[in-house]
Amino acid sequence: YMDTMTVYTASTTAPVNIATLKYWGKRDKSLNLPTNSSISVTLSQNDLRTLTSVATSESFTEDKLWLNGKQESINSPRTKACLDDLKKLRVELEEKDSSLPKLSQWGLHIVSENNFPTAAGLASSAAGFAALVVAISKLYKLPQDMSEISKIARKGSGSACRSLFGGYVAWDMGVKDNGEDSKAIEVAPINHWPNMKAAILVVSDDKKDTPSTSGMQTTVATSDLFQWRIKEVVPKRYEEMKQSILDKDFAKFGDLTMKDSNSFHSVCLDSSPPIFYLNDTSKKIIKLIHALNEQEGKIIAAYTFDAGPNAVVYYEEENESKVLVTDPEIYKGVSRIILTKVGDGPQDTE
Ligand code: 2P0
Repeated sequence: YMDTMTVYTASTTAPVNIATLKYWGKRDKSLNLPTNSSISVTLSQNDLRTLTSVATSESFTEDKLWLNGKQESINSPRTKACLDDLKKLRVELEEKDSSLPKLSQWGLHIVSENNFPTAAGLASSAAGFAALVVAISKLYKLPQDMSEISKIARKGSGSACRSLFGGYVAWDMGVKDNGEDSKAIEVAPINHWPNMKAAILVVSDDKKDTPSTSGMQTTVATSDLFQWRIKEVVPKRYEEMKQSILDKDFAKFGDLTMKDSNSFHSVCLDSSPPIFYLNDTSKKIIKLIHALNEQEGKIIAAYTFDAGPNAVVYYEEENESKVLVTDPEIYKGVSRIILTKVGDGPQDTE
């Protein structure tokens, strides 16, 4: 019987990120260590974000998780890997300072929700794991910086590590087998290039595609072209794309972004059995964006596609009307368009 009992709480929001240099392939499946470095743009949380609140108390006997209002199992290996790492870091603090409450011994109650419907056709695992890991690191008052914490989010979902920063973000693949150096780093903050916009063209809401995790495994195991991509193409492109961001050179950035999307979908096609993510609407969007750039005499818009047919088109704000009215054909087969922009990293909530 306790006459007083404290419930400790923390909350955060975390953003969605869309890769411009794609992560595709793992060299270690349980640690989510990638076969190549990747780059992404963080999108505004005004439009897309996950909000996660966590609570712990001496009276909480087990860890519990609610996602979008539904209780879910906490026992997935990925979630467990994140919680184990966070608790371990909290134990280190408690061992150094015995006056700290022993939060590491107590159950965690985790409540997480997205402000966008799954019907937006966007994978939410990146924002979800980023928010989970940041919320608990705040609850535990961990001193580690965002890059350090990103290594924990990475174990939840590879792409999640990139949602720990706003603006323009790289995931450095690292060279170590234990993953100690495979983490997210900021390439440039939002204010460096604030007029970057993204139009998400939702072509399909359904989730019938090959899941990323198993698709990557098939590609790594069977595609010959993939070896060329990770050894010869991506290392050079990684440096060039970072430079194009530092230079705010949209033509260069856009060219590399489109080439990398096509390279990723090529290694999917080169896998056995082949993996198809683009559909006829996706291919039409690709043609129309190239036609627009041709007509402008320079690259002002750049498409990229993930593990599904939805397009994300990057452009600078001043070109918005040109991109959106390029050709009304672009709307055919598109169920909705979400206009958003480069955004901040995880945010405290009151
Ligand atoms: C990316 N994608 O860089 C790439 C491009 C999809 C295509 O990261 O297995 O959900 O959880 O590490 O992060 C999707 O893969 O995979 C992804 P796991 P994840 O955004």
